Amino acid sequence: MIRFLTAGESHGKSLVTIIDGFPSNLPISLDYINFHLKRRQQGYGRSTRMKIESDAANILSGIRFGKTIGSPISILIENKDWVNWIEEMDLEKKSKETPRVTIPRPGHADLVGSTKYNFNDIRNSIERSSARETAARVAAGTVARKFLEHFGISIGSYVESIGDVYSSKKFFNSLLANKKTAIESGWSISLKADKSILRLLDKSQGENIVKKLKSIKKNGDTVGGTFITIATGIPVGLGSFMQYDQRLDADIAFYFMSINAVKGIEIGSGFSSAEKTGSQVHDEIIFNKEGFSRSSNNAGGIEGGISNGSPIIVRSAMKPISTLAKPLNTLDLGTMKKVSARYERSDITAVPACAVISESMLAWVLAKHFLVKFGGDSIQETKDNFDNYNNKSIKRIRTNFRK
Ligand code: EPS
Repeated sequence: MIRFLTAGESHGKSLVTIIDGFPSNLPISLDYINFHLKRRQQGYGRSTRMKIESDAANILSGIRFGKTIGSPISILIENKDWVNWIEEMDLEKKSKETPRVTIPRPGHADLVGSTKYNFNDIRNSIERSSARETAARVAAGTVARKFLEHFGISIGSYVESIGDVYSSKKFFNSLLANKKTAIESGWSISLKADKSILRLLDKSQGENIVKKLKSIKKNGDTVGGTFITIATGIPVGLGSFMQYDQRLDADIAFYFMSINAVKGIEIGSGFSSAEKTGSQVHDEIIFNKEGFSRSSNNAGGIEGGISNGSPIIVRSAMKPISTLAKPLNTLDLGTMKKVSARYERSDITAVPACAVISESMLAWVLAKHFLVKFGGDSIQETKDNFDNYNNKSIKRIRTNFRK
């Protein structure tokens, strides 16, 4: 079983990830990890913090001569902004000048975190609840992505909407229709999206969104949006219905909802399937020389908690960032008087970055279920198990049921 843990405060010295359980002999390069870390930092609407940070992985263990050796992989990412926070984040003692944060922002973890952990300074909540931590997750997810690539699994994402601005082109519908032209591979979608500063597939949508973002910024406000994450090349059989916690869709929902500010997720036609009839929703089964497939993909690639071989399609909703330049009302916990929330700096939107993070979360959850199914201590052993299953599973089904 693979696992990872992250550590690090947003304005502390660095972030750290420990990634455990990947087989040996998987080729992986620093450039590859850094490429995906950089992708997370892009996007129109980010705060000046992104001009300070330039995320780069410092691999401390687990890789030798460009390949995993089966030992825990540890990766350190420096926070360049730390030098501006040395006193606030001192490990030993507080300087007299360091003011305590006493005003919680509505929608942030400030108040709940301070209540739960018995803090007298909201900074302690701010630091770890910050989405800065997602850089460490992308490092972990990128190792998982590399592993999946070895088996032809490809992951990508794009931003569907920011605020209420959608494209008229309805690309999501062509994904659900399983149109071969809509999707070459998961990564091919990211390649297109990465060309746009908002990670959109439709250029004309971009102009309307930029207009909207400018007016939102002027009003001191923030905005969320929706994004689609896709994985292709998935074998049949990841996940299980044998236990509730082995279901692939349930696990995807867990990892996606763990991303900061994600408030909603659906798989395939999700919520809209509740408004339709069974005959409109369920994907008909087809068989040809490539094996079984489905006429459409409203199931989003998962039936009964198990991958069915169609692309996995996840649609998520991110709420607006909760730090507002024109703040909402809250209380000063020091005086218990009504005040405006604190503001230092903030992203206006971070939906493009969130989509990139979701790729890492999808990579992680798929790699986890892949290794549960195929196991292996070396990548060669995993490949043998995978090939054996792929070569035999369809033949077996046909023999088992032959009349
Ligand atoms: C974040 C607040 C901002 C973002 C940060 C997430 O940071 P700061 O408090 O330093 O202005 O820039 O995101 C990142 C640093 C990052 O790397 O994505 C928050 O409150 O979640």
